[in-house]
Amino acid sequence: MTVSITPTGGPGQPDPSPELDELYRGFEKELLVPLWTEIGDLMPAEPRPAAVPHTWRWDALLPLAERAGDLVPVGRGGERRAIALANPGLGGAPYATPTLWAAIQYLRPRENAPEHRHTQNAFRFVVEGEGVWTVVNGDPVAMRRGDFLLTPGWHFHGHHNISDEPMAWLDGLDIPFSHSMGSTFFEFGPDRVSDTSAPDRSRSERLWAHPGLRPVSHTEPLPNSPIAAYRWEHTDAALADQLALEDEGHPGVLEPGHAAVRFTNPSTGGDVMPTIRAEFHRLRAGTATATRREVGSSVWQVFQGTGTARVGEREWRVGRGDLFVVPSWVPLTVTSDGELDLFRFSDTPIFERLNADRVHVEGPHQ
Ligand code: GTQ
Ligand code: FE2
Repeated sequence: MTVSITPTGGPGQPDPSPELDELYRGFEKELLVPLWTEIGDLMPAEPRPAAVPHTWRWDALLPLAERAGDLVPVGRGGERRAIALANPGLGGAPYATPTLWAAIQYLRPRENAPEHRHTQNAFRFVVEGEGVWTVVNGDPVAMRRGDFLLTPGWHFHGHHNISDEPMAWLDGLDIPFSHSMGSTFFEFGPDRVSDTSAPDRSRSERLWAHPGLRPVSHTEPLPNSPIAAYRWEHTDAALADQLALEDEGHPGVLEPGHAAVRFTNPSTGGDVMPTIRAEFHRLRAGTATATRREVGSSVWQVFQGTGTARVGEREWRVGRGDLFVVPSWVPLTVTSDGELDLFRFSDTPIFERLNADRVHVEGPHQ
């Protein structure tokens, strides 16, 4: 690896001269780079993320995942039939954003993906289908449409499909963050999920997923949410209630016509995992969100309905299963046609923890 210094010739820069050239060659030889030629790029007035706004269509992802199902086995080594969204601004890396991995994972009928654990935090979100159980530290957790499921770091996990139908879902992990920080550990578990029981509710939900009730046996704050699955019926009811309260003239919605809930760790009230925030948003028909920019990046997936997502200079019509990426500090506006439901995840907890979070909300778009 070499370094190469390019004089910028801007304000505060030295005049070109043979002596300066010689100094710069001396820097390069010693692997040194001066701040003054890099400052515009390294210290911009506002974030200038490498990631760019982009969308991936469910209609394009699903047939490719199905084809991968025909051609690519699931088992030890490759571990998962997961296909990652690669942000076009990130040089071909399998990263949706500089911190977040987003992938479609696919299991054929009766398939069983081996157990492993890693320090990366992971979740699943199910846009359609059912029949897969993910077994997290020995606890079998059903995956169904609308559910949000956690696999926090260093928890063993494997997935298996007990049904005669294939199933595809969204995986979100902090793989890029962990990779760039050099903090990744990984360990194999059993080659197959051995507990193929298929309970309706996991032990984790039975202990923790009762509204406003925590077991008195567990009063310490936990780094990860102990709830393995946030069920659609609860998310849906919370959003419907926010909009009903708005109808009745009571507070609760995030902004007019826009209900939103955040998945939380019941032991702290904070985010579900240290690096990942997850939310669900519902817009009434014909609603535009305020235009928001935020430090940190996010990935959105339409759960149901259609609308328009405007991300910076880009604008797309989006519908069920479609995904789009919002890079750091790029303004986002979402507009619904009919009622529109969206799942969202972001790396915001990282920035909040570092006191580097910022949000700017502009007036409603349009
Ligand atoms: O399901 O365990 O998309 O370990 C990437 C890495 C899924 C998983 C991914 C993983 C998994
Ligand atoms: Fe994994």
